[in-house]
Amino acid sequence: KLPVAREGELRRSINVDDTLDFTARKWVETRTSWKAPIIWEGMFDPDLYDQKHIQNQSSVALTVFAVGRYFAYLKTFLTSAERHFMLGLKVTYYVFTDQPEKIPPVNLGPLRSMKVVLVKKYSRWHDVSMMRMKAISDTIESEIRHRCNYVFCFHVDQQFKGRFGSEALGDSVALLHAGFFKTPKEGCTYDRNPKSTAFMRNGDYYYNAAVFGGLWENVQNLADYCFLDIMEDKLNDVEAQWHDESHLNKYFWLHKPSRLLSPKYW
Ligand code: 2GW
Repeated sequence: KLPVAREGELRRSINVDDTLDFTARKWVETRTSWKAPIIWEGMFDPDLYDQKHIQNQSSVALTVFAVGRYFAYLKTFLTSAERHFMLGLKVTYYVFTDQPEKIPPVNLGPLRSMKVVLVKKYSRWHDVSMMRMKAISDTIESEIRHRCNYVFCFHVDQQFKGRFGSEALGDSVALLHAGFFKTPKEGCTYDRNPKSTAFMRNGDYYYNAAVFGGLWENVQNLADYCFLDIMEDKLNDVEAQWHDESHLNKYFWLHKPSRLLSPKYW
């Protein structure tokens, strides 16, 4: 039994009903007002995307944090990523952990490798999310930018249950939060505290911090932005309501993502 009750399912969300399914031929939004595509299952040919990215030799870094008790999720996460994440492309897992000696053996396919980055354990979420953004940016600078074009950042307490492939690659990629997809903007949990740097009244969509990605330079920009804002809030003794997710939503409001993943990707 895993130590925390809630676990995400990438590509088989139990929170999203079938009226949101593109394949069910019900109405869904497939393009934002700034003309970014919203990717739904069934609206693309996976082979065409794969061929293009294989030809371009696209390479992807996946970052995941497994610190303290969250370490227990790591094996399931990695094993499922090997089955479903960016198959056919060069993938490097960057596992950030305080327990490098306990990394479970996972059979990695060809073109796939893993790097372990040692991080400190913080008990408060605020410090965890701040450290996470800083560590992502630092590792992009020291390692990722020299090896990979794209970076995808995931929470560890999820498992892949279906294809999460090259159709998800884009310059700047955000995941629509399954819990707020049908919620009017006023009901979304943007940070409404004017004292926080994450303050915003209403955004375009409400994005989920469990998955974000893009070209390394854009992900580094996002991570730096969130880190600096979280730090500024900390100096002012303010905490955004949903921590890094609030800052991520502010970032994507100011810097529109070029590609959105439907809630079905969670
Ligand atoms: C530490 C303190 C409180 C909660 C989590 C952690 C923690 C997170 C940890 O001890 N070790 C760790 O590796 N993590 C990593 O951060 C891990 O990858 C995990 O999946 C990820 C996010 O934590 P998690 O799964 O508890 O996030 P959520 O989605 O349940 O909620 C958090 O994140 C939201 C936005 O991303 C909100 O900020 C919310 O307030 C958070 O609790």
